[in-house]
Amino acid sequence: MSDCLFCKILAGEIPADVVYENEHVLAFKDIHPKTPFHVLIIPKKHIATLNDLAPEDTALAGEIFQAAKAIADEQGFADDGYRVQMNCGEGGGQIIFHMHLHLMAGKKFSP
Ligand code: D5M
Repeated sequence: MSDCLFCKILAGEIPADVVYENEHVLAFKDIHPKTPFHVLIIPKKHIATLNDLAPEDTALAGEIFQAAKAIADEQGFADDGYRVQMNCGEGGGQIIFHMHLHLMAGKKFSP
């Protein structure tokens, strides 16, 4: 989508600090990190919110979680643990309407 910030990152029109990429997903550092390590994992296909995830996107959704696991492992957070979070819609705190998974690590989270 031409007016989507994350699609512009995918197109290389806006810079991003990329930490992981494969044919399905891209992951880059959050510009306003809430934890010492905070990245966003996005599908390369434009899907606005989790509400827009179609049945045919099921494998793609799995790719997002596989990427989270791979990044956590690569960055050395797998053993200590980490947090993943997805905000859906304005009420869910979503501000960028290209579905994304937050991966946060580098601190101890409370339950
Ligand atoms: O989270 C959207 C997140 O996107 C929020 O934590 C800031 C981040 N953000 C916004 N613009 C950029 C750019 N240009 N690069 C990296 N990160 C960015 P949400 O779940 O929608 O509330």
